Amino acid sequence: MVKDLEQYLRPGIGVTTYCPGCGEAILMGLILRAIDDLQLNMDDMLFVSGIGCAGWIPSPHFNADTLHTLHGRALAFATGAKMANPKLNIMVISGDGDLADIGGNHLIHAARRNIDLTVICANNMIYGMTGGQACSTTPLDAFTQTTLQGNPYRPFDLSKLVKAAGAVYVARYSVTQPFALMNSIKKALQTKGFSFIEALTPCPIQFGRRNQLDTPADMLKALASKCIMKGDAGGLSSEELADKIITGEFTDEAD
Ligand SMILES: Cc1ncc(C[n+]2csc(CCOP(=O)(O)OP(=O)(O)O)c2C)c(N)n1
Ligand code: SF4
Ligand SMILES: [Mg+2]
Repeated sequence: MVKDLEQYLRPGIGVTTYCPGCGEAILMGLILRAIDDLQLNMDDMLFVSGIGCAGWIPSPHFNADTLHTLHGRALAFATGAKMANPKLNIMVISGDGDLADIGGNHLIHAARRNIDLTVICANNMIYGMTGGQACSTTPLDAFTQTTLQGNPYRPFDLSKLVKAAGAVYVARYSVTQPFALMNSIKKALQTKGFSFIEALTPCPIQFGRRNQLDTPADMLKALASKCIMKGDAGGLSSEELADKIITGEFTDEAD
């Protein structure tokens, strides 16, 4: 991490616990860069996370007030904190399993109520920390610890789900699109109301190794080749889009 960003890390934190090649560590750097670019004061912020590898992004790393809560309940705690102190700038950072599976109801209802929160969901398409079980974002046919013959279920399109529930700002970018992702984090932080960013991040350890993506580099390349910007997807047929992930901001009525 570059020297300038060290000021945002809790003193004595040392090395992170992230596996080599984990996209969540890249995401952590991008969140801090966004905060640094906007010159936000961490003393005015609260970071809330649930349980999972992604929940470790703010806590213990960030030198700020953090609430490391129960699995699936980050948004419930964040909602309470916002009600108690509406001036707090609250960012929720958690995983796809935490926010969309066990916490799925909190997610759609926080969006529906348009609570003024910035939510960053690290979507690695698996339960990473607990050994690689399938979750609601796991792609069809993907191999996981609990789908040894391939996942038989369709995944949630998280961005569509949260937009339909009422979020005012929704964007999806991959850590292989770092500038776009960082700029969308900045936008979300500046938006009043419920903002949601689906950050696609590779988990080489639990997802890659079971899906013929042997190295972190293979995973990053595979993710990068799947992502297509919204503007470039318009002219493609549904067959051409079948294996793609559309990235961009989803704020228009038509999205
Ligand atoms: C009530 C409860 N149920 C289950 C667990 C076990 N558990 C901890 S983290 C986790 C999944 C986390 O997945 P995700 O949010 O996607 O984070 P990742 O590790 O992939 O970043 C599970 C099932 C728990 N801690 N508490
Ligand atoms: S298990 Fe996956 S998500 Fe968790 S730190 Fe390792 S690579 Fe990252
Ligand atoms: Mg996950």
